Amino acid sequence: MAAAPISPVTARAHSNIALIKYWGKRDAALNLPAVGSISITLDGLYTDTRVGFHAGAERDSVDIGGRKVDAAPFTRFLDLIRARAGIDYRARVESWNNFPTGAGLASSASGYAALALAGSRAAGLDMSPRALSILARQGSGSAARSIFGGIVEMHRGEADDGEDAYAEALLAANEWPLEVVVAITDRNSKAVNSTTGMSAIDTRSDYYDAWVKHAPDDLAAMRAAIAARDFETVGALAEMSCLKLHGLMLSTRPGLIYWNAATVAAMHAIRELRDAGTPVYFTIDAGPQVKALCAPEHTARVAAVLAQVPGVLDTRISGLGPGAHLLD
Ligand code: 2P0
Repeated sequence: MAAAPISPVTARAHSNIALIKYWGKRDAALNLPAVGSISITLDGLYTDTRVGFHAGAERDSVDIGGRKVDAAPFTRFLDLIRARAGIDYRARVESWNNFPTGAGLASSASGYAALALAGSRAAGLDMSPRALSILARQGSGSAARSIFGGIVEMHRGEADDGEDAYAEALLAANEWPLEVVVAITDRNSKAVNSTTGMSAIDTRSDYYDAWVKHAPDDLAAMRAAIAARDFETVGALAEMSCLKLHGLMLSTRPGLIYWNAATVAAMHAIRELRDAGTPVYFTIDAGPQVKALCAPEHTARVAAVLAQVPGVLDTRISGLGPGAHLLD
């Protein structure tokens, strides 16, 4: 047995929303993405996770929002940290989201990013942001992005061992003030999680090869629009990537339909706002919530319009947020 256990450590990581979407894996075991992605880290949605390693505990225990959950998937991830640190103590993990879990608000992104940082520190490791991103990716692909704040690019990588499949920041949160209005249309967990949905699409959508082939062009166009602070091009590319993703999901057999009636109504409301002169664009992930992207001066109006859409239960506003950090 190597190092003695140290005190529990608490970390906060923020959720993120992809503007150019990730979907599909080039290696399931290492969780290597088939495509790169570009995301924004959100200030308003986060996970706090406390991890302690304890001598004498027989198994890992994990609570999310005060409720005990099956620790098995987390044990696999904690094993990566234990192997690196040379310890075999079991962990006590307690995690809280300040938003609904498993409903298309990227709780796996903030959750695994917070677990990577708190767990590695609690095990006595001091990992670089890049190494944390590679670690977090093995919990959830989108979690690799939540290690960083602002606007973030995740690299697909080419190496078989995944050492070049990590995220890095393109812009810090304060370099371009953007806001997101999240329209919540369903508070329940989604029926098909992303990992399961993606494994279906690899083999079954006729569109999958085209999705992978064109991803580098979409990423390059988005990178250029971000560098130019060209909001309308960023928004148009984000909406296009969202609809392309959902076309891919819909074309699996059986098709994955993540939208409900309010999701579709909110998409139309956003396009009507845009036609009437408000620069606002939507994006939607593997769930029914709609995220509207706009400049801060338009946020109040966008939120007011979305709140009136039939079936929208609530709205949340967020600016761009920081990368994963320690709270202790
Ligand atoms: C994204 N999504 O880029 C895309 C768009 C959902 C739709 O990344 O299997 O939970 O754990 O790597 O990270 C959600 O997928 O999937 C996701 P795994 P993850 O945000």
